[in-house]
Amino acid sequence: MLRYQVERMSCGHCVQAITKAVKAVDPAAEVAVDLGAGRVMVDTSQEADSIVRAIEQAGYTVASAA
Ligand SMILES: [Cu+2]
Repeated sequence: MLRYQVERMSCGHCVQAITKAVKAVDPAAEVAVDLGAGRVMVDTSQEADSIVRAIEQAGYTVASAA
C-alpha cells in the first residue's frame, strides 16, 4: 500500500480526478482518498513514482510519500 500526502484536494471532483489518473496507470489499482487528511492510499503493482507522476499530471501536488 502506497500513501501520499497530496495538496489542494477539496471535494469529490478531486477524488474522482485522482482516482481516474491512478487507474489510467493501473486499472486494477485500489484507490482510497481521505480528503480531511489530504491523504491518498493506493494499492497497486505499479512503481510508486508512476503513481506520483499520474497524480501530478492530474494537477495536484504530492507533498510527500509516506
Ligand atoms: Cu475538488
